[in-house]
Amino acid sequence: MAHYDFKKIEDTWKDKWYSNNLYKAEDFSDKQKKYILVEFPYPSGKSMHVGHMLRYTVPEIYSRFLRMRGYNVLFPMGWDAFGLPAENYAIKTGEHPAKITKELTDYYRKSMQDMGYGIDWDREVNTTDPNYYKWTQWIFLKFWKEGLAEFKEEPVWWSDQMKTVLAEEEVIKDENEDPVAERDGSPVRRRLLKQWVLKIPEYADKLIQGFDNVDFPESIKAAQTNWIGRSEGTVVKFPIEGHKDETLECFTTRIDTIFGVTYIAIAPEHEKLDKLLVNCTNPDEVRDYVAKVKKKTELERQQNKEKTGVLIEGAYVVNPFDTSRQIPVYVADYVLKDYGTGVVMGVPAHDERDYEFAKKFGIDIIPVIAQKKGVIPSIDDDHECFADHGYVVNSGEFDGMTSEDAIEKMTAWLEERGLGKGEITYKIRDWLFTRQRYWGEPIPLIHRIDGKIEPVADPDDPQQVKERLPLKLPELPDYSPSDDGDSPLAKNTEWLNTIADDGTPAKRETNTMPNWAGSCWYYLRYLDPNNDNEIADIEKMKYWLPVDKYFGGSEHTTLHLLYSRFWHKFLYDQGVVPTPEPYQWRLNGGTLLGPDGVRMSKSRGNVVEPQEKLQNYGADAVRMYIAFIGPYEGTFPYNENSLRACSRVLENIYELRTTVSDTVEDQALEKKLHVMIKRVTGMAEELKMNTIVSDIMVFTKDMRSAGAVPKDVWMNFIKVLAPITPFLAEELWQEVNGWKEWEDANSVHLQSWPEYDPAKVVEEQVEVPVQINGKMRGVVLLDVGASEDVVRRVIEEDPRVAAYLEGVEIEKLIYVQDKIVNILTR
Ligand code: ANZ
Repeated sequence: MAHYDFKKIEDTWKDKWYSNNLYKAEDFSDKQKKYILVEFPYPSGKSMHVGHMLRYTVPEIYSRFLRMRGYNVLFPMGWDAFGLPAENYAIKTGEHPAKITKELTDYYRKSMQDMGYGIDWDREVNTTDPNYYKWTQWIFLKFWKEGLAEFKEEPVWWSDQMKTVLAEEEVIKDENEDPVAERDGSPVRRRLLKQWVLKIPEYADKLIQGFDNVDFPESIKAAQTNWIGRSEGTVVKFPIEGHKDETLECFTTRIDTIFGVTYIAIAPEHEKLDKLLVNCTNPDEVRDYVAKVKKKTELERQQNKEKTGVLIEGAYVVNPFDTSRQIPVYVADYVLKDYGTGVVMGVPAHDERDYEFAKKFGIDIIPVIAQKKGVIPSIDDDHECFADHGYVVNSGEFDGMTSEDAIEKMTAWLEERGLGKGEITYKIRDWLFTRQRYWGEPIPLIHRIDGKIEPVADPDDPQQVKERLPLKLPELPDYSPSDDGDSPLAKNTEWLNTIADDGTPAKRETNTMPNWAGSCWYYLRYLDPNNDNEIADIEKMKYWLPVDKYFGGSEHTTLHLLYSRFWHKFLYDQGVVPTPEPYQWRLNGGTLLGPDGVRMSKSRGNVVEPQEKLQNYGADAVRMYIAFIGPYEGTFPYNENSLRACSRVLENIYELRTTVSDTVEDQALEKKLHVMIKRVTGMAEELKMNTIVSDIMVFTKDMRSAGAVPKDVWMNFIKVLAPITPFLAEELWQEVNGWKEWEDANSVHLQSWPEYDPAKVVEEQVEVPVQINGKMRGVVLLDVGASEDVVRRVIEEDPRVAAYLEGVEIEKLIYVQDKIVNILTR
């Protein structure tokens, strides 16, 4: 008998599916649309790595399921191909990064086809294709025209290793809590450079409000909301003594604590510092302190375990609510220059950081918020500060009010007198948008000799857009970056020097965009990848948007996912896209660990090579294994045994085809089939691919015990199999139908999903949990009222549970009928 030759099966069907693009998505079809999207890869080697397979396989199975359910499914793919790895390789080898990129994308496309992914290849996009980045540049010009792209001199993060600046979002802390680049772990430092920024803070409110209408996990909403860091508070002016009409402005979220202010602290970089030093008796000490702080990074300052600062002797401000008291002023590095107003009103009785600071500098602590109405708290060494809302005390006419009330009344009080106002502030900073590297989109602006900046094309003039964009990357003698912050593009002087619209000489902007730019809008380009006149046809966008399901990685929550929502919202305001949000639903995928349960890494030698697994077991087994591992968002160790088990199941299924019969009937088996179809349909809708695989395994066993399989049962089973193991399903489908010639329409993947017969699925089976030595180890599906013998058999055959019983002896098995199985082992 012919054995299961997965290689031959795969080669046969791959060709047929992809030569005619079987998985085409149809614009404007009458069928209901489903746009299923996975974050496109950065191609970096000869094949997708295992992480990609883990992230792509479940969404791909889901898209197949939806297609068979009768939806018009779009499951596209493309390449996020600008960035450092290709460029570094180019520097090393002297080859053009475009050539390397082409090779890598070819490898990736092939490895996705090897996995049998049902992708609409007519819609492939590549962010490094000039016809693609033409529109990335166009969007940038729209930002610029609207005043949302600005050229600013700022202290920025600089990586000496990569010789480029990085955005706040690209800097993380290493194990020593030092700031490092998220990309390669190299140290970063602050440096003053003139850079392009995109003003994402202007979209802060819209980005938060947008969450009301999308289905994102709460954790993702919370992470983005925290990153945006919206704070409602009050800005209050403290008059500076001896300086007529001069004030220090503080941003506070707790104006209700103002009667407890015993000092003011200002950021070392604050522009009013010089004024405060005029009448001060220790200016040198203050200047020394400031110089020392400037050497620290912002992160170091925030983490500062021990508060540091210096008193500006002789400088005082006045509390607007209680002018009888003089308030001393300190310079302190826990006050950040860029948050709020860069000045903090110190309330040691009710703020942790202020409390620490006051303790260190011997500053008064005056409680003004009581936990219980009227009970004035005492604060001493044993009583730490009370930071919650409560009832106001020691605060004149405001005594007895709740914090909330006092915040409202005190803010109004200040507003009436012109001494303050309610204000909203954000933690999110402008997005630093330039990199000093070669392999990125050129920024399409020129610097004129008179200092003015001019766009390469007016984005609202179709003629100019057509004639002048894309601004292509120039050829260079070499691609290496420089240490001085100059971009390599400056090396091509012919490209660099240009002429402004009025005929005067000008120089091109030589910075390039960050590798996040192209991915901000790629999901739009899939809808109309060859459009020469606009980013995508509006009618196509109306049909397909928003993306129905977006799968990706948690590492992108405050990077790509936030950036692309920002671009989309901007494009929406510009009337370019028809929906306020790009993605309706989002799920972050988990991670596959090495067989040792530790994150895969080359240095540890625990990396699983997908190509090797495909060679040994075939794509279907690998797909089934990935689906079987567990829920999409989970993190699991790689387990070869489990992959092997999947491969055996496929061999068994393949063998079953010889037992298929036109003539037999088997009502019991048919019943089981319908129950299985019902369960699997529900599970697929909920993306529970792992339990689908269990059901397929159980039903395979049922068919084997039946001896002969009725043909219609077999045909329905093949359809259920199709999304998970598309190659084997196609082989079996073509064979059972006796087709010799290939026709697209006959493919099992274009068939309808089987319907179950409600009459055949009345509850005859129950899910019974299995405990082993007191721990839940799995759930088995049993016939209602099954005997203990049957229970034993089912447990032995269940791959999950059986794994726990390997090599041990069952001492006792207690079966509470239809409820639970308890096993004790020796
Ligand atoms: C007085 C006060 C009393 C405060 C109190 C808090 C509690 P969020 O909620 O994160 O926005 N703050 C303001 N500007 C700052 C800066 N540039 N650097 C460091 N801290 C700054 O935090 C707002 C609070 O952070 C503000 O409210 C201010 O301290 C501090 F019982 O003002 B508060």
